[in-house]
Amino acid sequence: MQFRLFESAVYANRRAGLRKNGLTGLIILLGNEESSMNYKDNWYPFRQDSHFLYYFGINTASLVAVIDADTGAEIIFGDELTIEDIVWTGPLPSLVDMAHAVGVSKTRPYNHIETVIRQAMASGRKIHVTPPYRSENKIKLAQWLQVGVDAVDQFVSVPLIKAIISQRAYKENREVAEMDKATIISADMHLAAMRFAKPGMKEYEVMAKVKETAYASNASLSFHPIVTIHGETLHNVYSGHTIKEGQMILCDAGAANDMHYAGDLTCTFPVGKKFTDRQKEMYEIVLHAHQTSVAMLKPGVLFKEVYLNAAQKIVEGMQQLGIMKGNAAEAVAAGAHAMFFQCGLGHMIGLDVHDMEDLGETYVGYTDELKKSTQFGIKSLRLGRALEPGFTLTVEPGIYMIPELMDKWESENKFTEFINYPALQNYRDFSGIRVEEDYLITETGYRLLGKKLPMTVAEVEAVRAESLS
Ligand SMILES: [Mn+2]
Repeated sequence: MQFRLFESAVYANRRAGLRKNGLTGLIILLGNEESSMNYKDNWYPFRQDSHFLYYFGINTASLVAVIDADTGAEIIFGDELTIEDIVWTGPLPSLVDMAHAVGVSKTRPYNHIETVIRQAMASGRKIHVTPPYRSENKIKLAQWLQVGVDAVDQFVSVPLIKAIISQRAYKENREVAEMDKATIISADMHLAAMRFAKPGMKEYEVMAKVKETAYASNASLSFHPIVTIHGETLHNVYSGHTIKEGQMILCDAGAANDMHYAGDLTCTFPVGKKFTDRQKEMYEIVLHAHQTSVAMLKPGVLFKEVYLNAAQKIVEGMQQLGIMKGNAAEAVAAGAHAMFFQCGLGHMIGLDVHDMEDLGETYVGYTDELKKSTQFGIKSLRLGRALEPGFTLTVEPGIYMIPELMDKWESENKFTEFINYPALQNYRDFSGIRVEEDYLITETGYRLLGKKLPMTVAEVEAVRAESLS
């Protein structure tokens, strides 16, 4: 194989577990196609669908698998390489061999899937699919199901979504071991950035060091990294600024290891050897929010409560600096903390950096009883539900000074009982701070995934002092 697999029984057991969820009919799991960048044969790096990886493991394009929930029959549909393919690819394992390696004994040509689906529909059987997030798969489903592209959604199966989440949310020990590897590489990416950055460099030079560290470890990126002096821009994609003494770099990046498990870490460090006093005050607030939130992690605790703790600690810190006022708990309940903390506190992580987000946040991060809030700030919280052993998630509080948001809320006299707008004006150019780690929920509490990054002010400044001396 040109890719790594778990033992075949792992995949067979997962599929058997999926069938035990009371599903009837056919479960269709689509693999991904090669995806063209600017012309047909110039592809983005191939990324297999995560559910396909979880249940069928095979990391090659143009496959679709069917599980008959009633009989247990499993078929992988795909085409064997022709001699014309092999001229370009070299000899590769046959589909039959790859299927065997994941415990599947039956394969059929790719185009047979259409007949199988149509026959099942004609005899009134249920067809279960997950929400397609790639256009080519949506078009294929429309053709096989004989409906318009917009009508494919009616075949998206909530029972299948819930069944998949009921397995993938609870990481097996072998998965946790892969996540440790991915998170160690991720930590190395951040250490490399912290050791490499020097005043006068461009952001993209630091970004390049982050990427190099991942690729040199036989990993790729679990998402496009953020490496910026404008940490207040939550999804900053521009990296052409010159980094200067007195500024901070926010680096949010993670590796996907060779088994496709993701890490996702964030560090914020000074471009010079030390944080300024003002940066240090604010960093300590974020760190306190982080540490107190991590300490709450254990089975049974709502992650929404952990988020509210982080929000409360940020408000209390802002009150110490004279930027906020009034009752802290009331400020959080009203949503005033979202002036500084506009996003969530964390998310599930696994094969996907936002694990299973294609299935819908309402199913992954919430329950039938616990619905997602629509209030600005907490509405971006992707995970709210009670934690359980085996969950893996990120904790990532931050403070983001967004001048446009300051101006908007001040012009609307919004939350004037909680926010001291004149004091806030001094922080217009402050930028943003975030720290982020990945954790496993255990039977009794939590365990850090991977290895510890320098995170206290003293630890971060020590790395920077060493790097710049
Ligand atoms: Mn994250």
